Amino acid sequence: MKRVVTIQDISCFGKCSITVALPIISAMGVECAIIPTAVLSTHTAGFKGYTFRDLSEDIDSIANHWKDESLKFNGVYTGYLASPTQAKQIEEFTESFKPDMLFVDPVMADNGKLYPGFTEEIVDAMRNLCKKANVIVPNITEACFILGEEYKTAGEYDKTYVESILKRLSALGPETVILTGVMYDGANMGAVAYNKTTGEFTEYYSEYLPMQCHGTGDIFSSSLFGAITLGKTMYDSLKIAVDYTVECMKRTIGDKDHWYGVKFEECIPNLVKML
Ligand code: PXL
Repeated sequence: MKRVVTIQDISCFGKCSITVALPIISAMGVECAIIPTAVLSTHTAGFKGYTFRDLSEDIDSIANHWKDESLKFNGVYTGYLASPTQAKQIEEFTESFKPDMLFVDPVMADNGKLYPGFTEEIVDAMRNLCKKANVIVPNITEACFILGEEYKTAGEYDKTYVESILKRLSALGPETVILTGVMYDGANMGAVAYNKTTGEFTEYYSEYLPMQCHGTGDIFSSSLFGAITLGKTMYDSLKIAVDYTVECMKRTIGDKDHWYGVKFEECIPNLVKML
């Protein structure tokens, strides 16, 4: 059985980060340990007055204890960080534990904007962390922040631009770059991967659903990370992650009470069938 650790926040209510990564990765048959970067009462997208406790100090103590226990991990998957300095702590963690794969979702921005509370410092930290990763999974906004260029929305870019983003990000270090939320035609959205060793591009699209739904990035990354960890091909991994995310969104469309996240739980049986 593969064993991984995911390092991201616990948003106690709101269905994102660890509260989706853990059930999804476990359902895929992969043992998932966690290191929380912060504890928030809710996520920061749409709730007001949320609590926020930075757990930076605990990261090193957890890592030290695990080292004493000689624990080993096949993969490390990182997401939302409480502060830029945590990127350095994660680098140290991976240097110490030497997993087969460091999978970095540089969670910091969407729709052309940084998430609340984040500044250029988090961009520099995420860029540095991406340099050490084997696989990175930015959306187009995050890719533009990392590359230091202006954000382009769907309709303003073409395939040449997407391929140039992927190649320039891979030149920073990661073997595989997977760009999410790619749409050329206004009807289909998906993800495009580039492997710099083989020079191969892999893409997979599904229908575009005109809804902004929080937490879908984490659902996509968790299922993608699970599939890659299980040894699926890049095409199959993208297909599993895109199809699962779209199914979760379809289940949620029209339910106004569920604006804060998607009903990923009801779709877990289908995710398991896709493996
Ligand atoms: O889903 C990304 C995410 C994770 N964690 C927290 C967030 C967000 C996005 O807003 O606020 C706390």
